[in-house]
Order: sequence, then C-alpha cells, then structure tokens
Amino acid sequence: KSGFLVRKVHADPDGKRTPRGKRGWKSFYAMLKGLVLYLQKDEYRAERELTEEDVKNAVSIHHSLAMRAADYSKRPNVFYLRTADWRVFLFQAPNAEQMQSWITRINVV
Ligand code: I3P
Repeated sequence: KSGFLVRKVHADPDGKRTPRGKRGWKSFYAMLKGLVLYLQKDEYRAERELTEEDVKNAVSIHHSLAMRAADYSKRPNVFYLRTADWRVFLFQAPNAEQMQSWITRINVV
C-alpha cells in the first residue's frame, strides 16, 4: 500500500513528548512494505534508491497500533500510530477511506 500522508511526530522513543520545533506537519509519500512504513520526502520514483533520510524516517510497524485520532479535531482524517518503542505519530490521510485503509493495513500485520 502507498500514498500521500502528512506526519506529525508527537512522542519520541519511550513516549517522551517530542520537543517544540520538531512537532510540525510534514508531507511524505508513504509506502508500506512488509513490517516497514517508508516515508519519502519527495514524490515517489520507482527507480530511486533509499536515501539516508528515508532510512531515518522509516518506521517499524511490528507490534505497533494504528487508531483513528478521535480526540484530534484540528485536521480531518487523522490517525495515531503508536510503535513498539512507544513513539507516537499522527498521520493525516487525503480522505476517510484512505485513513481507514491505512489503519486496517497497519494493524493486520
Ligand atoms: C508545532 C507545529 C504543529 C503544532 C504543534 C507545534 O510547532 O506548529 O503544527 O501542532 O503544537 O508545537 P513546531 O513546528 O515548531 O514544532 P498542531 O498542528 O496539532 O497544533 P503542539 O506542540 O501543541 O503539538
């Protein structure tokens, strides 16, 4: 599965609140491959190799949990992703259908 997602980093490993200056929303092209959610900054290009930044932004979804961010009303179609190491991301999908599809795909693995 792949598509555009806008990401906000809410908590760093061990659930520590991400500091100000690093909490802004950023747009990525996301690709779910196996247990890894790759987040590419620029538009997807099939031939392109992973950059150092891509590797840094990649998220392991093993033992992670995705759920609709029912308590977050500033933007629509937002879901939480809590990882095994207790990081927390907010992701905004382009529409409700895409949001649900990401949640389902992440939680099924
Ligand atoms: C953050 C940025 C986010 C905002 C966040 C700010 O600033 O403005 O959009 O979240 O508020 O800290 P920065 O880019 O300097 O990190 P919202 O869009 O959800 O308001 P927060 O600290 O209350 O999460």
